[in-house]
Amino acid sequence: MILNCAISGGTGSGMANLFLDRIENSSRLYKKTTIINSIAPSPSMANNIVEPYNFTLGIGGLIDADMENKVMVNYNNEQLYRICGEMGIEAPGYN
Ligand SMILES: Nc1nc2c(ncn2[C@@H]2O[C@H](COP(=O)(O)OP(=O)(O)OP(=O)(O)O)[C@@H](O)[C@H]2O)c(=O)[nH]1
Ligand SMILES: [Mg+2]
Repeated sequence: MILNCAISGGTGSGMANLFLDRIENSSRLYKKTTIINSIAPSPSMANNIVEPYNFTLGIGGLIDADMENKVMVNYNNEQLYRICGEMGIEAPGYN
């Protein structure tokens, strides 16, 4: 299973934690790998001022989720923004 979540969003952090809470210890995940991709907030890309709070409060639930085989990859949006700049992409977006 792959879970992609904007963990610094209000909906993103809440839904990701609710979802993991509901499915952890599920027999459906027996011998399966769960990959969680999350995004750390960036001052250059942030949509609102509370993103660091959402991230700090939300990431713990992803770390604590009790799954058979869990892989967590957390992307740093500030670095993604910088890399886009170096590649000549002036206004990176994700829509
Ligand atoms: N690089 C990248 N960043 C993303 C992507 N989706 C969301 N983000 C970042 O994650 C943060 C939160 O995203 P939002 O879309 O505002 O999350 P949300 O859960 O809808 O937040 P609320 O509207 O507050 O409920 C923002 O700073 C975005 O820049 C994506 O696909 N790629
Ligand atoms: Mg939103």
